[in-house]
Amino acid sequence: MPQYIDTQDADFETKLSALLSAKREDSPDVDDIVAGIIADVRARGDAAVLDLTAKFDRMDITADQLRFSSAEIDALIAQVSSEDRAALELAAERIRAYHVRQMPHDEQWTDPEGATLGWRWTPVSAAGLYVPGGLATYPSSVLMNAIPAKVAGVPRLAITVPTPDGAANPLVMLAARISGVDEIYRIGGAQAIAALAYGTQSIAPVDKITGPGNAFVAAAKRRVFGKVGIDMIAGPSEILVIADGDNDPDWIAIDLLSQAEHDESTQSILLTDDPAFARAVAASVDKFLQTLERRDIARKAWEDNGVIITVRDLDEAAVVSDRFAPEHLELCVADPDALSAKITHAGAIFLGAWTPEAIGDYIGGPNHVLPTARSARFSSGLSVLDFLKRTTLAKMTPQALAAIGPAAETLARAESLEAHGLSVRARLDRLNGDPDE
Ligand code: HSO
Ligand code: ZN
Repeated sequence: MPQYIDTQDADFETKLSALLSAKREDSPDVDDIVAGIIADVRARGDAAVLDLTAKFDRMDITADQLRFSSAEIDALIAQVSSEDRAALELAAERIRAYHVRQMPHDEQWTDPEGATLGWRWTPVSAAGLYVPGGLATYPSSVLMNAIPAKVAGVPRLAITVPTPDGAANPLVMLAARISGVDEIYRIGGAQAIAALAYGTQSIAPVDKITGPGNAFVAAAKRRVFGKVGIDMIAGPSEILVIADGDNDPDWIAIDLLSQAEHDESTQSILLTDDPAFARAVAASVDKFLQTLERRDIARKAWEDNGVIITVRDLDEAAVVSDRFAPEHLELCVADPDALSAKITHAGAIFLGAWTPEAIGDYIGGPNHVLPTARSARFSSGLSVLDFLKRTTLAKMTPQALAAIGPAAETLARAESLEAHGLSVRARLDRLNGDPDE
């Protein structure tokens, strides 16, 4: 049974707090194992990666087979149906067009003192994208990670994707090719993260690693952070739908299930101002759970983590939603724009009943790598900014230095940093024509 809550309940606040602090993920502690794997890859490079790949993926390969050849990629891509190819190409085009608009602009100006100031954006030189193997291999996620990197101008983009028993996913290969990925390696797990971070004889190191993965991959990303940049560590997916009573209950029910089917830890939440509608959605969810292919996963997620909250009105729904800071927020109401303006914390907002969250997962244009576990309070989905860094610029004229330098000298004295002060003073003295200079 999903949890039923009414904001009018006497213990509403207690129930809400319990929900907000509940930890849905119980990832096994694999840190010691991961530390050993990383140390091994750092010490032995390719040899360690090959041993671990043989052990975990049952792949007996040599160092020169770590990377997919372009002939191998071509052969896999040839297996993709023209329908799948066209859909992937449309998605890529739309994701690219969206992310091009995210490119930030360089700034430069001269202030009244004569100081020219600004900043400049440049891409990281190399990025690595982890793509999970097996069940959780989503070609759409390859697009969502690789396209922003390429739009940002990253010259070298490498993918690692495990191929247990040699099985490679043709659509992943095509997504990589369409996105402009430069290198694809058939490795996974912590060893892939270590290879990307530290490099081996056959794999050059990268500066930034993104992409989802299991507990081993997440632990490895945490460990290499600092040596390289990483994206966020994603938790289980979640969706919150705010719907008024004028919706088709089936639409809302299947939207809730579209996240529930990802895995058993996902959370689906319905907020509605109409109790009868809430019951209709719950009944519809049960109906879909009879037939859905992934019904076992979806049912477990819905029963363990599903929540239905009845609210007094939509304003209250906005306030409650902000407490959750959901990864995905659907606004299925008559005036979604007005409601959207009242929302502050959400990874992605889907406005109106004609915008199911699944559109955002694949084809809308915005990124589907989004902040989970309430981190939308302080962070954002993946974007071109994740592959860029900003360098600040400052240029003084003699007049500018004369105007603002003395204050620097004063602050240097206050911090007892004499050389700092003198480096300014040496120049000011020259300007003043000091004979000692
Ligand atoms: N909803 C998932 C992303 C995804 N959905 C990939 C389908 N494929 C996490 O935001
Ligand atoms: Zn999804």
